[in-house]
Amino acid sequence: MVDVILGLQWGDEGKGKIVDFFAPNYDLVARFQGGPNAGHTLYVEDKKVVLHQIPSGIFHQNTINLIGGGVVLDPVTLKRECDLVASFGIDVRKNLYISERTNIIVPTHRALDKASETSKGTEKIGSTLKGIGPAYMDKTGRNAIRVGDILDKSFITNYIKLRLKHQRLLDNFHFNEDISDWEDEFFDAIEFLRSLNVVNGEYFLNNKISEGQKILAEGAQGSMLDVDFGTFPFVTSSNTISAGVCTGLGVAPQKINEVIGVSKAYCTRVGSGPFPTELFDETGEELRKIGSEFGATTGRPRRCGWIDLVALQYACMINGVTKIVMTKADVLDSFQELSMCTSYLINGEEKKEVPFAISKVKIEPVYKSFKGWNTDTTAIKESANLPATMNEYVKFINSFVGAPVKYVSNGPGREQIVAL
Ligand code: 2SA
Ligand code: MG
Repeated sequence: MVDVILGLQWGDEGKGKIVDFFAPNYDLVARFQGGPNAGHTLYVEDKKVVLHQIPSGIFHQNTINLIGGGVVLDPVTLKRECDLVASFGIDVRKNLYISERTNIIVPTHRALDKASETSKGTEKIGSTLKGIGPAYMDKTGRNAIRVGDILDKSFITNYIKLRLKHQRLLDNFHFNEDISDWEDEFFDAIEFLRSLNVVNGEYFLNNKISEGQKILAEGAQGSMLDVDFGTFPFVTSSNTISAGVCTGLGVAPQKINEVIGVSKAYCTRVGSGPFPTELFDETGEELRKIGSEFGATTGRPRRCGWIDLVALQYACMINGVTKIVMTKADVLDSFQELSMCTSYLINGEEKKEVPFAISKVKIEPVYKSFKGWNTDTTAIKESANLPATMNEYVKFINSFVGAPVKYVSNGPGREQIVAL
């Protein structure tokens, strides 16, 4: 069976820590979408580690990690990350596998991402500039080079063809940065990639399932950034929702068991686009400060606001969430009063649904206030010791979104998680 852990907001819900926490219960952790735009933060031997490409199960000696076909892979980032992981004594040749179907991000994808964002001016998406959009365009446009292709003699010819195609587009954008350094690094990294375990991902995984092994699919970004169901066009270019597990790994829907959704106790977003509960005042500033809300990949300050239950209910519905993990609850420890958004006022009408035109209409969030717990919760280990006010906060979420919060994370450490 396959369980899924994914983000229910706009990314940065703390999925890395949660996957790392649950990883010992699984034989294999697989990434099914996204690429180096992800930034999954873990603490290993008290050192902060940010993973972009490698699944977050890598630090567990007995866990196999698979980069699935739905991922877009930047060989340069991968190589760098493998070096980092190796510095902790982990042998990637033993427990990292990559699907032949994984699409490769080439240097011109990164250039195209930058050129496209620049051309959009104030309407830019706020892309991480890792080449994600252009790489997925080449996949759906049927031009991409996949990991299985680098083992083939035609690789160089195909690479040059693709590069020429991109060059024409870049000329249209008047993009004329020299990317030859990127290319040197890229070919180095391709050589390295050839030395890793490249497998037929769907057979690899389904065989493991048949053997009764337990699989965890690790989502990147968040449900509200899904290319189909997110706040389009301010989204990423992949299916971040549970359905993406089927297409990204070649897993049948009946094989999916638990869908564990991760949500912060409040809400953040990095990059542009609609964020109904964003706070522009001191409270927003305080959330950013206390929660250290800066992008794990780009260092950009994250936009902060109260939890949006309308969006959260939507995400639970689309994903079929069976359990919620509420992260960064401790960030709210010092607040006297908390708010949750329970509906949207759009043109004077109260709505409980995420509208199609979310990036075009003006949304005024309607809030319900809650008393803050106002205690340091970071050392609490047992649910019985959680403040009653926090239990009320959680209970309200459960009933509103129709899925239960089963864990509360109360700090960045592995041991800071309370089962309810
Ligand atoms: P892209 O790069 O084309 O996928 O960007 C499109 C939008 O998706 C957002 N996006 C993200 N949002 C939150 N976290 C992400 N990962 C990094 C992190 C981000 C960082 O974990 O902190 O470090 O800045 C992520 N990746 C993509 C992005 O902001 C665009 O709005
Ligand atoms: Mg992140």
